[in-house]
Amino acid sequence: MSVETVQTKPFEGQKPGTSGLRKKVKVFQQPRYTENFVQAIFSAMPGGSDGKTIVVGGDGRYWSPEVSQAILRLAAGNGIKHVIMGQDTILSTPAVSALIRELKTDGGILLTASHNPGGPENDFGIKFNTANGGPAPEEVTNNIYKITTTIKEYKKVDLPDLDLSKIGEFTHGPLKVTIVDSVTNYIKLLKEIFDFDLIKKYLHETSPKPSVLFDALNGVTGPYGRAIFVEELGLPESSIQNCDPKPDFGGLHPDPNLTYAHTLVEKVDAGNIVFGAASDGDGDRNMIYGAKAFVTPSDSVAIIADWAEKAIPYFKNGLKGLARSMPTSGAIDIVAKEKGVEVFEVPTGWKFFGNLMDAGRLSICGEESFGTGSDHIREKDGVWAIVAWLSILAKANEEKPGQTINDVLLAHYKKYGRSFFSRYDYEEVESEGAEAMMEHLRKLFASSDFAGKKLKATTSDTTFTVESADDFSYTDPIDGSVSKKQGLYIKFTDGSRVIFRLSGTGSSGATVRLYVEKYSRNESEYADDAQVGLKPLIEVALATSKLQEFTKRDKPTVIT
Ligand code: VG1
Ligand code: CO
Repeated sequence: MSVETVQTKPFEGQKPGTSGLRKKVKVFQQPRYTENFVQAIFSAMPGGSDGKTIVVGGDGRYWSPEVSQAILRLAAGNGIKHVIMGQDTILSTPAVSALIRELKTDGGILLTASHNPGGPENDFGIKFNTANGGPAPEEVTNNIYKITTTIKEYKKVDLPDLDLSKIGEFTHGPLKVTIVDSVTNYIKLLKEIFDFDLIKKYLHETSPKPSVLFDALNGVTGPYGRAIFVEELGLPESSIQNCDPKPDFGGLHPDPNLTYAHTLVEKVDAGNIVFGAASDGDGDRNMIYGAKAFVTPSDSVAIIADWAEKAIPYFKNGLKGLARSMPTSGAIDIVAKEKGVEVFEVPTGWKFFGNLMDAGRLSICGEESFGTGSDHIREKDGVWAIVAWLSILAKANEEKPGQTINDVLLAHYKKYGRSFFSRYDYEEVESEGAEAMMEHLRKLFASSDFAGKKLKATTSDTTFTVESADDFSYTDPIDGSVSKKQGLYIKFTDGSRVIFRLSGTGSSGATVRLYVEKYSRNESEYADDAQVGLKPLIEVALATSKLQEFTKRDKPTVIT
């Protein structure tokens, strides 16, 4: 079978965002659109594509089978030797990262738009990960984009469709294709990291038995959830829900937060369930929710870090370092200080953690956007975070029986203080207005009298004094690469912060994200609702940015 060279022309806008290229399915369905982007990935692969081995998998969303077949044809055209795929295209994002590392492949292609809805009218996405198992660094994604702007041809072998439902090894034209079970390798890895016996003991020998509910939101983690909760931990089927992956996620918005995972939240509240958890479409995000106890992602990573050495065998020899993305609250910084380890502040997006992990300087990190993970792989890992929390509860109950998620939270605040945190998302606003707001803020920050200014809340007398304000820029401590314009922040003299960013994962229009954070050491506030405590700060952020004027929105679409 011979390699065919197909003439093509560039498409606009094939720039990978925070986490790959995400567009409406309809956009990917244009003739040559997907092929162009996949060709750009192969052309930009560090060291070339010839003779290489890659993993291909994703969250199984609508259009994945078609794109998988196209990738096989282009892989063959570009001299790839071996493709390892998940059965029926299914592999969670963390499972792809784990496979790339375990099998020492040269990288992987992930077919997912993560937590964005799926189906013919919704989103699709393609992301490239490098040989360390992590999202390609900016140098590579910039190169991919550059290639898409001048592409003239792509190379393929005209292969028939391969049956992706059969596990095994196949010869497909010039390719070797291995189709693996979606969960086996990943579950094996988790069993090496955690003490499953400790968790089992907690779940089965505590009286009354703690109730559990895991919700996969019809995304990719369904089979992983079933393997862990039902098969490994011996819980009843009623402890999992929405666990059969669907191409359109059954119409759900597979984003594990209080808004979109509301059926989980309602069931946990109504049934007083001790441990509730959910993950997103591709399995890298998580939400931890116990009866009337919501764990913010910023607190979650800090608490996992605090308990790690004693609750999780993988960390028994200590932590190498901790990290968070810039908008994530400083709760983890305080834990790092207590433990005497380094803490890093990186731009939004998991790709920035990889270098630190590869250099042996980072063990546990997280993002406020429901992303938590560790150096066991190079992606955030929803199921890992959920099992980490089960381990914490198990350990806490071993120390003192009867402890709930809420008890763990309050104990943490008592020891370290509480960082109140919230994010307001204004989705699909007009790009022009959003850009204009960012420009307005940049100008304001540049004015000589902004630092030192007192900003007053609109409905109370609370004022905040500006300590500093800037556009976040990051110099990677390992390779010295610089990433600029990563979010506008104002730090106030009392340690509070507000941050403005434009999302890099949307598929149309712009999304403005407003993040607010306030730290408290006042014990009488620890049980408060975050929205109440943060109100003055939010008012100041809205007034200073003129967000409502610029975006023509008086309310956010989502509050987390
Ligand atoms: C969002 C989050 C970011 C996360 C990214 C990918 O990006 O804010 O923290 O890393 O999604 O997550 P943005 O640019 O829209 O703010 V996922 O679960 O899509 O892989
Ligand atoms: Co995701």
